[in-house]
Amino acid sequence: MSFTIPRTQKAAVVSTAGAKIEIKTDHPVKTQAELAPGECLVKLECTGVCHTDLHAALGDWPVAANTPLIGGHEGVGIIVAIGNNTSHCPVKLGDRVGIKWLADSCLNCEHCRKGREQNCPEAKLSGFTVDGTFAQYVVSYVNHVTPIPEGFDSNAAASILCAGVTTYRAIKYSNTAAGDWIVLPGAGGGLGHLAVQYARTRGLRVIAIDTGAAKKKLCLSLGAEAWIDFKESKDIVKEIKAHTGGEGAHAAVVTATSGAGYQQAVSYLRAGGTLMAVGLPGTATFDSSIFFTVFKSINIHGSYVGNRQDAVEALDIAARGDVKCHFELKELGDLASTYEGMQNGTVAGRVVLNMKD
Ligand code: 8ID
Ligand code: ZN
Repeated sequence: MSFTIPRTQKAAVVSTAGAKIEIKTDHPVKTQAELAPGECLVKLECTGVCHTDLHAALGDWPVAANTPLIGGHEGVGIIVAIGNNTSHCPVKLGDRVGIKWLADSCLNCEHCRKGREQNCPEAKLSGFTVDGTFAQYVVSYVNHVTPIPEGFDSNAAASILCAGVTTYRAIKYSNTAAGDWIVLPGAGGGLGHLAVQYARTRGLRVIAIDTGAAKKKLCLSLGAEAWIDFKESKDIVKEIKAHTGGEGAHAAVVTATSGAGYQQAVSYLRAGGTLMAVGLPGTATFDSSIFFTVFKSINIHGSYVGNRQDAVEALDIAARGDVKCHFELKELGDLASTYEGMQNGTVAGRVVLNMKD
């Protein structure tokens, strides 16, 4: 099998943090000979747009992205070249694979050995420290690309690679069992609407928190049992306690991009409850009562994307139809307006960009 690889491609490039996105049509594509051992070239079919890409483009995090930057880390495409001298290669030319945030890790350090590959000191991050999927071709790494299950539509699979993997893992480690209550602040967004569904696959009872009619409709249609509009509610803690028979929820997975989404979590969790921190406001801190964190035996965990196994598990569940990404398909030229929509809170679910043409 061989593929014709053009010398140039269309790509969305951000020259420095905070700069406007430029759609270039003459961005170079690496040749097969230029790929290092372990690298592969993937021709993209589509890519999701995650709020992390917006943080990276704005430069509003305490860690900086490499610039000039091609963002994007929810890609699906076909492997069209593999670097010479790649040994024990788990993929082959023509395979359909996914590109996730964690592009590569050493697989040998303590963190990798313990399955926390995302904390590897040598981690390469798609669309952040290495060029990502807002281009027709992306260089990725044979050990970390994720096989896409046969028959699973690429556009539907794309956002599972970040939004899906991340929420799947956060819920997996949320110390919950079927019948437990889980609160999801940010439930109407890209991560949140998948969190509602992964929670339902585990038999959890979902209280969705977000704002606006479209997100309310989406969350309730996906199986949330209760809805709280954070802009309208006078007392979120009281409402959650009322829904949960007075005791509060067993867990919360916060995917809100603002610190406000975290503020009351310790108050609305029941004793023994678990807060999974996922949303990444760059500078916010959150206050919680030390006394009640201890007195109620509250667990607080940071949950950062997922490892290769989480990716396989999250995709498998979605490929079988138990979790569906609710997305609008757009073109690469729509990236800037998609970021605007995310900033204004008007994107319910996800935007996926078609990269085929
Ligand atoms: O590994 C990770 N931890 C990880 C992986 C991927 C993404 C973390 N993230 C981070 C992103 O960088 C971002 O900070 O998760 C956050 C959410 O990403 P997203 O789901 O892609 O963003 P979105 O689609 O804009 O959804 C965010 C939702 O939060 C709501 C908004 O209305 C929106 O629907 N929201 C906000 I802003 N404040 C809220 C509040 N106080 C709130 N919902 C409830 N309460
Ligand atoms: Zn992401």
